[in-house]
Amino acid sequence: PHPKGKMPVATLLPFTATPNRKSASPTSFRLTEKFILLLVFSAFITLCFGAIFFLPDSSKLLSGVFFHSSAVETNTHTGPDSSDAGSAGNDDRLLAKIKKDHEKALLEAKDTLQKLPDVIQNDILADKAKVTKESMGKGGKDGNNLPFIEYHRPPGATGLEPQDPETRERRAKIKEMMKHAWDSYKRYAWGSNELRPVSKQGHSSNLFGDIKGATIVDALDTLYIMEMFEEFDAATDWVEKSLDFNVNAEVSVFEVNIRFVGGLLSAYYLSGKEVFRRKAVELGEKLLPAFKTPTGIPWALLNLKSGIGRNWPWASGGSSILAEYGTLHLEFMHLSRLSGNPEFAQKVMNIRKVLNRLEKPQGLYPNYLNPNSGQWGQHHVSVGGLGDSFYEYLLKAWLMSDKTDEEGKKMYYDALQAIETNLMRKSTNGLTYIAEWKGGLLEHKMGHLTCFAGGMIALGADGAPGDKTGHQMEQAAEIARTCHESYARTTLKLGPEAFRFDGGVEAIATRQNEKYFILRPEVIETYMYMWRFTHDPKYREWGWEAVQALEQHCRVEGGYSGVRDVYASSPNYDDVQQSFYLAETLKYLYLLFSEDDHLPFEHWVFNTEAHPLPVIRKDKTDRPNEVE
Ligand code: DMJ
Repeated sequence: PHPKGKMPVATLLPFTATPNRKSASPTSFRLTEKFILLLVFSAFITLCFGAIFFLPDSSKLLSGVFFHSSAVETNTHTGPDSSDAGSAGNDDRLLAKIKKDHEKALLEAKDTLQKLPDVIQNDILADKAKVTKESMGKGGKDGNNLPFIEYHRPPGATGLEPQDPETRERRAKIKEMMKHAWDSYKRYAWGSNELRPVSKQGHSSNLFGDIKGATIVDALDTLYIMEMFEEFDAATDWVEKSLDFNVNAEVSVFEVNIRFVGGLLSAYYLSGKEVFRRKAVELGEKLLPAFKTPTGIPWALLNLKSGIGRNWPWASGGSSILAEYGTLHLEFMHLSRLSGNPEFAQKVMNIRKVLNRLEKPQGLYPNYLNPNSGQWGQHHVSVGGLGDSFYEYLLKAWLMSDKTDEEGKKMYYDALQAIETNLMRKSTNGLTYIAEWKGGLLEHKMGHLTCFAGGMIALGADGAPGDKTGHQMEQAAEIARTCHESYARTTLKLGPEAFRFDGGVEAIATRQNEKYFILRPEVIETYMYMWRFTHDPKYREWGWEAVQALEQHCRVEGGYSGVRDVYASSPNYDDVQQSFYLAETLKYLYLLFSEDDHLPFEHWVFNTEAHPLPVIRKDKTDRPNEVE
């Protein structure tokens, strides 16, 4: 044991060694010296480590070493003001800044609370619009070069169950019909344009060239509004993976527009799925070469690959057809809004310009117009085939523009006046009908297609000039009654393709080639509009009569088929389940038995294939699909 005072200095200062030692090398230390040295060294290391842990903000230092990415993130969020917050001076400055920001936020909140709710909402909308615009300005386009659009679902995409039990049951029945039509198509004809329900195979009409899947695209929105989401998803998946427009074949510009472009647009607006917007714009772009004519009046037929167009060989002197070139407006206006490309809108506005420059016989629009000369072809006027949806789109262009398209409005009401004067007649027994006009002579025949006019006139009655609203509602109701008669006077209780008011008959087909029924929607469409505007129960009853007839005579094991003669005692099937049966007939039936707030007219207009498109609000021009 050593007394404390005798402890050699060398133990504390080993490297200053005793004077008589020859070598200062540590190897020459004694064991105790080595032990003490080790103790001192480890105490030193412990101290250093302690310092790292207990120094202020040491966690940041460590995180910088061990958790590199989170440290970087922290720095990004705190920003330059806090990055040097280690010193006391910086702490003060930081505190002062936080206080200042806090006071500023309080003042802003106070200001906001003093504003009216409307003003607050407008401010929010303006801010959002600014962000959207900025992102577009920065080239905010998606992978397919489409502008960024914030999606808002318009009201009434789906609807509540009807209150009344009978209506509820009937609506459920129509959904079951849709399921049968869809399942059969899926089972026997998946990917083809249409189904042959008797022979249980696919059917392809040459209207769509080599484009496939017309039934899938036409049915999308019906599946959605009936809440058949599993089926809707399967259809979406097919569109994503298999819908192909790169075909070297001629298509009908009109048919492809109303069924494919219209179907895709509606599916987009209902579901918000980008794939539909992308596909609609892609197809719209492929249709643009059809407008390469001296007048800009498009060709009826177009080869999608070569971009070469032509007209139907049977159309008067190479003319384009009113109902075809006049039924692009609604879809093309939406294409411009969804793509940011004004060309679509310009093309259809030019059609109006050409029409407005032309002299109209008795104020009527002939069905044929030559796209090279810009002159009318044969003077044949019809509110049915070849003319029909041109009139429909004038009215709906005005409604879809939030009633700002005054030109469309005027053209519609002027045309309707000319139709009333020159084409609308009453039969001996009081049935109102719309005849056809051939060079000034009337043909007293009304097509099944013309029956849509009841719904159109009812839809436009409210905006009719003068005090004609009541008058137009009466006209609409009379047309609905006549078209119902055309069904009631057959054996199968389904309407013929055309019916006549001459030779002693009224509302009856007299020619064999006009006796067929191909699952067309127009009569049911008119019932739906009349029900919405009048709530007269007879329209639902008439609709239900049609459901029963469809079930009895058109339903087969493999789907639904058209019939060749509605006056025959039993059906002779045509073996085609038309895609518009799912797009239109079943949709209008379903809506006839739904509440009015399901796809309400103040927010939606239906294209001519019953694809709902939202009203474009005049006060929200930056937000294409926002309607509320
Ligand atoms: C549909 O394709 C459309 O309704 C078009 O406007 C007319 N023809 C069929 C239905 O009959």
